[in-house]
Amino acid sequence: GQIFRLEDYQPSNYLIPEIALDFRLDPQETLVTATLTVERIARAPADAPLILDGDGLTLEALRINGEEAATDSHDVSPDRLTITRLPASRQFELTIVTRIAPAMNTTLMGLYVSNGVFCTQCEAEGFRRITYFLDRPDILSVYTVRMEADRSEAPLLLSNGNPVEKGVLADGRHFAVWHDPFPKPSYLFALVAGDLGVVKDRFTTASGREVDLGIYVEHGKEERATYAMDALKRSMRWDEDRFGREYDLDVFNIVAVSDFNMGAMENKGLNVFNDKYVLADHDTATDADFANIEAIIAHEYFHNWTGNRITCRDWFQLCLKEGLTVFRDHEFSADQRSRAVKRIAEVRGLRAHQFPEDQGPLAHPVRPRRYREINNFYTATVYEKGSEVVRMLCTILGSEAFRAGMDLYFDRHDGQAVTIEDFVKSFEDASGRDLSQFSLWYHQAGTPNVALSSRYDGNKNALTVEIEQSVPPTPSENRKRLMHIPLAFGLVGPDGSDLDYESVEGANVENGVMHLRRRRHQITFKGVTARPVLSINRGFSAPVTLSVEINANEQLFLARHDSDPFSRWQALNTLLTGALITASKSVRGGKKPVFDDEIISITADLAADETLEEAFRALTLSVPGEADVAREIGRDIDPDTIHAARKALLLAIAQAGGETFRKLYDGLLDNAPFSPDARSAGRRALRNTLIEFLTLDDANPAAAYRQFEDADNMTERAGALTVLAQHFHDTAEGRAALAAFEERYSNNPLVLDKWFQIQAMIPSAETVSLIRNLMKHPQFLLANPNRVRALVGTFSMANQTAFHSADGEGYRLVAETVTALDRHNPQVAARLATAFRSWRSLEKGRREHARKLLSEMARRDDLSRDLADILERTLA
Ligand code: HT7
Ligand code: ZN
Repeated sequence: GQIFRLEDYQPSNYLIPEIALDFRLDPQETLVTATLTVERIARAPADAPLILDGDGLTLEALRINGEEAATDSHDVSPDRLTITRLPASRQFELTIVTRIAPAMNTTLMGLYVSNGVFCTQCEAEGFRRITYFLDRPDILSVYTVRMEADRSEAPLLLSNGNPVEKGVLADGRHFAVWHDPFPKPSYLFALVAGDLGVVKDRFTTASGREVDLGIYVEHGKEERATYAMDALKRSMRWDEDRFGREYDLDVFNIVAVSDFNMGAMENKGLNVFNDKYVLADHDTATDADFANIEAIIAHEYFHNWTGNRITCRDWFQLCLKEGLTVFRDHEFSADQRSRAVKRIAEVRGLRAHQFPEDQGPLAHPVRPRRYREINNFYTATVYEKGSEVVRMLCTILGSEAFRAGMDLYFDRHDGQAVTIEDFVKSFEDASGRDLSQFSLWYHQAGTPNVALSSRYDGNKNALTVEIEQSVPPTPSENRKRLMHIPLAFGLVGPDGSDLDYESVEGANVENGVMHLRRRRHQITFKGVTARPVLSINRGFSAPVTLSVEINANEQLFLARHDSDPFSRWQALNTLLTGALITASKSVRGGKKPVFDDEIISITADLAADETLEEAFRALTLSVPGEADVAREIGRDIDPDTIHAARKALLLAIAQAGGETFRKLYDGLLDNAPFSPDARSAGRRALRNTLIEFLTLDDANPAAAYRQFEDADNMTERAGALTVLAQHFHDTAEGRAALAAFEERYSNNPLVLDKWFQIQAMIPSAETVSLIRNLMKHPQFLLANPNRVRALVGTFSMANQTAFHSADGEGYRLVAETVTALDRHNPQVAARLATAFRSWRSLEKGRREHARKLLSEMARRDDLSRDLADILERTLA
């Protein structure tokens, strides 16, 4: 397949300043008439052909300046329209009529039908499935969209921008016209037509613009959209307060659909959402769902400035909008909730998703230089590491200079399609700093490692820190350059407070941050009056791995006393991970795992420490997951031994917690009416963490079953069901709870997804056949991405023992699903296939099973470009 390279970027010879689209909507046969104002750029040769992108299109008619185009003036295929004979004038009009079949579109890209609603998804290259176009993000056009549809099937007709006209037509049909005054790339085009309910509200911007807000959902589900509406208004205000960014149209609409390839889409003035990230109430959504809705509503809204007003020159620049917008949504959630808890959750997510990507065959820079299929680059590296890079920029410059850089970026590039270099230049110009070494974070793949040791000389009151950075090789990048790594730190004194120092040598150190720029630094702090414990990478200031020479007592000390909550959590997490690695080695050697009493007791103590917020205590009690431990082990992994070690650790903590945990659990019961706020969610999180320990300590499912029955909210109900499924799935209580849950929620697809998901995580030898049975369940649909992700996605990513079952049957199940799905929805199939990305780090038997199945899949001659690309890179 063709490889696209960054260095091949060429500006287009033609621009399309305006486009008028006319849709005759019909599920089987929709007629699209696109009228384009085309402009040849001054320096292009007069005979330059106009090459328009298509994807599976049928051309019905082509007119140039209103005249039927001669057959020898152009060449057409489903994937391309090349016009070679064009008017001599630099500007002309092109009319293109295409015929498409939305109801047959299973890829969910372009125009498709979800639950009877017409909707579009055009990012990255879906617009070319609607009409022939210069489908690239640096072509900015003003859109006018006219839609015509059956009035009873689609009373609602929405598109980007502001509504300008609507009317009734003959034969029960009607029409609406929308106009978006802001020039935009084709990937931000959207239309929605159907019969939906709505929640309406209003927002007045800082400068007094009145904005009509609408969230459209299936009839009867309006109540469940009120939290999303609240999150939207809070996002709009926050972007004004924090970044000085106001909304710019008269309307802002959000539509929830149930078939969607990703989370949501930021189309100008008309965001389209996976309904999972809109609909919530206490009976059907967990606190995690509420938090996700808040974050994703904010994320898509924030794209209005970072993505829409200023967009990407080409798809290599995807992180320009995504990394930056993730950083913005992280900051928003941190301001709405607990900053420390939010940061820990972000880092856990980064380590679970981005680190394995960066350390495996699919590693790529935050700003990649080549791709075969852009859909495969909507990755944790582009999004989450991209956000970490922006966070480091903020750490390095300080928040004032960072804001000045953002202001300059908005001023300078509003209305443009730009690159990462343009973005970084705004910060260089605003701050007067040279960011060339820092920019390597965008260009170099791989997770840097920082090795560090320290010694204290009590006679000289001096602490000397030896540091060395290295970046491991990644695919097609063997030699790495030295990075600028900003490491926040503290010197924790004997009483737990940070010690001061008089001077420092060996590196630039400012505002509690060491700036590493060389391979090795020897940093000496002078005037340190007591022996400190070094707390390093506070707040996870840099996305690196650490190899620190620090003993267990010092680590325990940090877990008890570090003033930075992230580092406290990190210290405990490091201890627990170490204990799990040792324990899994014991299990593998046929020995019983044993745990250090101190580690067990500190975990129990922190959970009970009422000076700490409940959500933080819940996090300290969340023992590292099996995949986290596997990643740390890194090679020759046997998931069964990790599972056994982790289960033994849970039991040890449960026994140590005993009565204390029981009292704590009872004391957290709230009689107040449900509220999704962070404090209440924290209490529920702690209860949910504790219930697992209580049932393990009892060796009895009764307590979890009671919580399942008594719960008045989904967080506690699903939490209890998870514990029952994880540890007691073959007991009467486990079976009864699963059956009751299914019956209660059989009419609610989003909740039924949880039922599939919880079963997909059961660590049992029977789980593969359970999943095969669940795939025959009348409500399992390969066509619905949420359902596939809930069952097979969860199985592959969150069930270490069953997915990696030693006989290879877990791999076979996923491989078969990927192959079947690829025919309908290549994008979702390719993403599911990334579950195999760490196959080389497994022990020999499993590695061989995985290699065989991957090779078998890769040999098929009917693979989509999406899946072929993932398989080829995974096997390389
Ligand atoms: N910008 C959006 C990306 C997206 C997407 C990409 C490919 C295929 C389908 C898609 N749906 C949404 C989402 C975002 O980052 O905001
Ligand atoms: Zn985004």
